Amino acid sequence: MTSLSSLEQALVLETVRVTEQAALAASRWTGKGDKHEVDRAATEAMREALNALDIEGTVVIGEGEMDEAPMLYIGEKVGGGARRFPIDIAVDPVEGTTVAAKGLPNGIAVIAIAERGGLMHAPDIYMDKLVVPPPAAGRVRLDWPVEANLNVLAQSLERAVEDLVVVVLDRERHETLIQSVRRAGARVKLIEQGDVIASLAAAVRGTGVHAVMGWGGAPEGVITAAALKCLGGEIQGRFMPETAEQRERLRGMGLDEMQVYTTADLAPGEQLVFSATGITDGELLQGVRRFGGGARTHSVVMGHASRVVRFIDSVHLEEHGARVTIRV
Ligand code: VTB
Repeated sequence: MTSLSSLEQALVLETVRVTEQAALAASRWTGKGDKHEVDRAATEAMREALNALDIEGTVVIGEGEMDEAPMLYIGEKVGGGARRFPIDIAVDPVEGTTVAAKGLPNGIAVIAIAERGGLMHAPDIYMDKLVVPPPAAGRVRLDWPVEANLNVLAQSLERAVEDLVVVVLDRERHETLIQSVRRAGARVKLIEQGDVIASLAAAVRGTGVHAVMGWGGAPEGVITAAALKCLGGEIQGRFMPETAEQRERLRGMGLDEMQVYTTADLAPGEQLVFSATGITDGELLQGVRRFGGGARTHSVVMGHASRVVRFIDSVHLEEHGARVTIRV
């Protein structure tokens, strides 16, 4: 039996509370067309929930640099109580602010925590990513042609390439990639935002998606790596700096734009915990459902030490004495 880290034992269910509170706050703004309000509400709620935890937390991936973001900025200290657990935290209070504001699928609140140094402090630069489920882990290469990776993925999943679905962010920069996937015989699922939840869906069977490819945020790549390290899937990523300033920033952080970073490079921690709560409905998580006097949330939380993945369905009775009949 894998010994459960004390950090995970103490915090795994508390981590769900953090993403649940962020999702509940965000859900008051879903479908109202204001992505800034969605993000503000979720960020405030996530920060308040983090400050109630018995942690000495440092935000290593957050809402931006200190001069850009009022809360959950990179370097912000969060936590309370006896501050028993010194941890690094990667947060995205709303992954997919636009989709959440529009009421489109797959908006989530997400967080990853680790012991100090357990998450790469990736700068907000694009990362060319390849994400595959456990059967294909260790068998693909980011630098191989798309067709080669799809053939390996198909063999690993014991299905034809024609039965594979690859998730790609719907961006002009992906035109060539999209054509290559289709030419190889696989199908493309275009998404407007959200390659973290897409990566989780690719790593879990039954969601109808099998891989994620293309350029997304490097910070999101680190959060994804924390989840995939728990799930046994794999992410490979290469930084794609677009300006001299970004190249200099990478060099200054000791990061190499030529290197392909692996799951373990992006999330080297052993005491990793990952939690995501649905804000809007998606393939893996239901969104927040509100009813008179309360709301219902759906989350996935996982720990690297315990290798336990929990799907948690929570009913939040928001008014004491609410006359709510809970439905199964
Ligand atoms: C990426 C992706 C994220 O935003 O960062 C994307 O990793 C931004 O891409 O999941 P663009 O600059 O092309 O819009 C998300 O989709 C949502 O944060």
